[in-house]
Amino acid sequence: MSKIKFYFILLIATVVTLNSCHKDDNNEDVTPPIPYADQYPKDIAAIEDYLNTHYISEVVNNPGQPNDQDVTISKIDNPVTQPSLMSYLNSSTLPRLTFRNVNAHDITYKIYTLVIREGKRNDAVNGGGEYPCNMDGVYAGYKGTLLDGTVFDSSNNGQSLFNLDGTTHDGGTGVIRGWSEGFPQFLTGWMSSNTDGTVRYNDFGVGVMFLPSGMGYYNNAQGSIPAYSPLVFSVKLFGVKRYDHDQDGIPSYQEDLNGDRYMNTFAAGVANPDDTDGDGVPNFNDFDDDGDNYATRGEIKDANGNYYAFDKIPDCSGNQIDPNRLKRHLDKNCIKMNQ
Ligand SMILES: [Ca+2]
Ligand SMILES: [Ca+2]
Ligand SMILES: [Ca+2]
Ligand SMILES: [Ca+2]
Repeated sequence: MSKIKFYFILLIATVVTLNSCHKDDNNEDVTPPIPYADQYPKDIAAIEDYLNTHYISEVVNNPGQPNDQDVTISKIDNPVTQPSLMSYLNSSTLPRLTFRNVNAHDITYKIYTLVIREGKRNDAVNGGGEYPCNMDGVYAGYKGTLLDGTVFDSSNNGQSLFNLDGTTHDGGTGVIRGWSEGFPQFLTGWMSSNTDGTVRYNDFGVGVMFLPSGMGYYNNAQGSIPAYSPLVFSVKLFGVKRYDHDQDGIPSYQEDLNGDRYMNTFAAGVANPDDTDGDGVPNFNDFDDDGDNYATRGEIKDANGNYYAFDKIPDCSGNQIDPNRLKRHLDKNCIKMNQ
């Protein structure tokens, strides 16, 4: 069992235990978690200090082998020859450090991601070169460390599937929120076979995610991870598994209307760019995207009952070509089922 899976199970077990303590009223002291707004400033200060004082000391180049593109980060002892991770901020070349602002827990997290290698497509047959969205599954290698360099987990097993939607299903394991925020910054590579028949991963995306504890395990200590630990994950993105969460015939990643590879459910009253009918349920989870009381899956089939290819779904007038057309399953004024 991968340790990530183990941690996830442990997290559930911990929550159940805490709840039962409250119910039992057995005078046990339960320390309430530190408010996110109090912990986050400490985490981001520690992460930015880490970015300023550490550098990439090694990237293994060993194509076809499990350790290919293993990344080691070390403390700077010679600033002349060891450029800090922070020195790559918004670089026009790789490595490139960027950050995104993520609203969660009533605060805004700054999540830094370092792209060392982007990942790329081989050809139409072998695929590759795809970004996951934050609701897809990923096949990935990883190494997790604390800011002090302690390695708490690693795997180069490309057969393990991790669900960025945070839940366990379809053979994939739910992961921490930080992974959902970080992985959409990377492209997949493509697969072939080594001469001994083992799977060979080529040109996959490689980089590092720097996660405040609220994007990781927060107050739930895990093995060698103390409570409230910011986490550093170096990652390799081998492959993507697409899901169709609302089973409307359109894969979730194609229900990301603004194309930023992130879809979330927002607080009531907050405008959501990925929610056509504004009912609070984003399209990837809404079986009737435009709220016309006709299920999406019926609106995207032709007269023979076959699904249109996604890029061929017509608008209300039947136009299948205009790139700016409003596809009919997103047009509440268009009632056209199976025609
Ligand atoms: Ca769907
Ligand atoms: Ca989006
Ligand atoms: Ca909706
Ligand atoms: Ca509809």
